[in-house]
Amino acid sequence: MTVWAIGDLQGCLDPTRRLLDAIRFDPAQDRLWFCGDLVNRGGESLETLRLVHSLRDSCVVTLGNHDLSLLAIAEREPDEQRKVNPDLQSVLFADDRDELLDWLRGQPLMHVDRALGWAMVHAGLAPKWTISMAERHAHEVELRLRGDDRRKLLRNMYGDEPMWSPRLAGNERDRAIINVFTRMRYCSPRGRIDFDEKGTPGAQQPGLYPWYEVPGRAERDLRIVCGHWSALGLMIAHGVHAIDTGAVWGGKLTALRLDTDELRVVQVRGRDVPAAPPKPRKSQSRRRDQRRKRGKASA
Ligand SMILES: [Mn+2]
Repeated sequence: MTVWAIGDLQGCLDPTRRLLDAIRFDPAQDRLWFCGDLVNRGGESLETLRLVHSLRDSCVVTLGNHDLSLLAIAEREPDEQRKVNPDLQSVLFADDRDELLDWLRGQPLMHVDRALGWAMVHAGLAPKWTISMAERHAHEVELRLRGDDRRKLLRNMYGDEPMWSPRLAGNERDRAIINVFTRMRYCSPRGRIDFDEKGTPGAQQPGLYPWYEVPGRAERDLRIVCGHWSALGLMIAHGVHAIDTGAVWGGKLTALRLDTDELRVVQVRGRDVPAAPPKPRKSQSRRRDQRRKRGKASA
């Protein structure tokens, strides 16, 4: 059996199809690990979500920040749902929306396959989290996402605070766990995420580290595959394989083979757009204040 991990699709249907062709994906034989952010920005989120849903018996998915946003918006009043961008609206007002969203809501924040030797998350892990601890924390949120109080969870999900601490409880605990799994890039050695830093390592503020390079981080006994950080490109270090190569920004869509020790990467052209990722703006503190006021999840 061949197992491929695939980077952030973000509603890019044609690149997804091209990549499945390029790896000669056979649903009867092969398995796919999608690292999350299936939807938003690419323009064909509904079709992309339908495609992955149609492959559900042959794939695993970990939820990304854009997937969770879609689920949160889907719980709001229809008038509110009409205010979001057309790409997400295409899913929200589709005839098969309930089937697609019920399935999406059942996907995990972390997928672990000890026999294969790999774990997958969308964005990252907190510095002190071993694989087993991370699995436990993912499971806490997954149970609530599938349960009766999912509306409360999704309503209270947005916000940058508090940073993760094992002493947290309730909504704050869920929010901190979700932020680690779906929004982490840089953090302090104690695990405070900087939500504004999105660039290439080397140019970040002093005292911040890519989550996989934090001094004193926990030992992790599995290799990790993740997405979310398009500026990083294909990055392999410290047992972490980051595979969001910016398909939605006109970069590439990446597949990484997991069932062989030899490194095998297949890439196809991303979406046809001239646009580059938005450049980080200058004033960090001003942006931080704005983000606090908005309290929004961002890419
Ligand atoms: Mn993301």
